[in-house]
Amino acid sequence: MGYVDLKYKPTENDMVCSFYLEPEGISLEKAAEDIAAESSIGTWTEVVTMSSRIKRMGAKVFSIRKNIVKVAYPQELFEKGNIPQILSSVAGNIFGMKAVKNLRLLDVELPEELARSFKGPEVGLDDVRRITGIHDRPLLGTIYKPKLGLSPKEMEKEAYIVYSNGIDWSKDDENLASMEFNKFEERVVRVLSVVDRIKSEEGRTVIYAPNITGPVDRMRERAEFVKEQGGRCIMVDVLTIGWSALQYIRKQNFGKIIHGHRAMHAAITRNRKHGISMLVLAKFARLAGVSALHTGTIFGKMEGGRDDVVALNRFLKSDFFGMKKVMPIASGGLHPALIPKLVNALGNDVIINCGGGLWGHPQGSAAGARAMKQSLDSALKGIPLQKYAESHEELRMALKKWA
Ligand code: CAP
Ligand code: MG
Repeated sequence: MGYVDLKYKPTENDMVCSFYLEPEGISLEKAAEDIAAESSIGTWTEVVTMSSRIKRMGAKVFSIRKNIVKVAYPQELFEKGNIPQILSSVAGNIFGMKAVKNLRLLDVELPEELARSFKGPEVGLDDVRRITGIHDRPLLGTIYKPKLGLSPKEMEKEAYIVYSNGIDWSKDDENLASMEFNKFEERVVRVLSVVDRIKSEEGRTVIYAPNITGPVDRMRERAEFVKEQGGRCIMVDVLTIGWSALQYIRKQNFGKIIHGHRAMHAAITRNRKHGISMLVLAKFARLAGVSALHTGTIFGKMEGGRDDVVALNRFLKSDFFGMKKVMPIASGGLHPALIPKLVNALGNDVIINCGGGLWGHPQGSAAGARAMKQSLDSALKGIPLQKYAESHEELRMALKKWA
């Protein structure tokens, strides 16, 4: 049955997916037909129960240019408000088909009706700026390091040091949950007491992002605990908790910033020929309702070049069915020597996270925080970093170690 119609023009009723496709042993057109079938209504052979009514629901390959294949799916194939089902269709079986040597889902363009069936962020980029009172510069963030092992008491002590030396936002590491050496509840109480202390001592509203990642019932309990303790933010590892859990947490309308970490993304986003682009994951994360999302650093330790990161951040801040904007987070291998060029590349709408780049400072964590702040100040004032370091000792020491 025909799943290829190169004259077809997608309508506003269609969801359009763009794929990079390399066929295996068959023509590109045949492979395109096979993925359109398998990702919509078909299977490997004709079936007696197929009817003209059902055939009309089939996906249509409407463009094949080099290895880029575009497929239009009538939105009746998808359940409104259901990310798992959409991905099970267009990002499911097709990656494993023998007809495919390589397949990467590059982009998903949702029809308005389907897109608006999702909540989007309850708390977005503009709210983050309103809550923190930081309107015209990047936010300075950090991740407590070592990534596992610190006690709640040690984190409390470090929290006061880093916040009182210029950090705006701190987070648990992606693999910290609630372990014998660091129980979630004690950690939250202790670090939030520092947030309150900074508020009373300096008038600054700083953010702590406790990682609630876990089974969905435990995540709900933890989010409620953070709310009871007056926390303003919760952190989840978007991919390891799963799309259903992310939608569930958003649906609770906790009124909190949802800090979206993307641990595990590179298992499916990194191969340029096979898997799913980070843009697709970012689209679904925004539909699901994260407030802030890790999108890469260009210059740090993780893969993700300038074009990718700029495009991701542009999407997160773009007009997307009237949904709130999402704050990009740059994290991974960053340190003070990289902050000015990061700001130059990404602008002000970004949370700049340094973990090792703070706690690795030769003079300790207070100096590490100050060096980050001084580096950002040099960028905002347009003063060359090396020159600014001449009169800022902590920055000078950081550049000496890492520049
Ligand atoms: C960074 C980090 C971040 C990853 C995230 C880590 O620590 O906390 O989770 O970099 O990467 O555990 O490595 P450092 P991405 O600052 O010490 O590198 O944002 O690309 O998902
Ligand atoms: Mg981490």
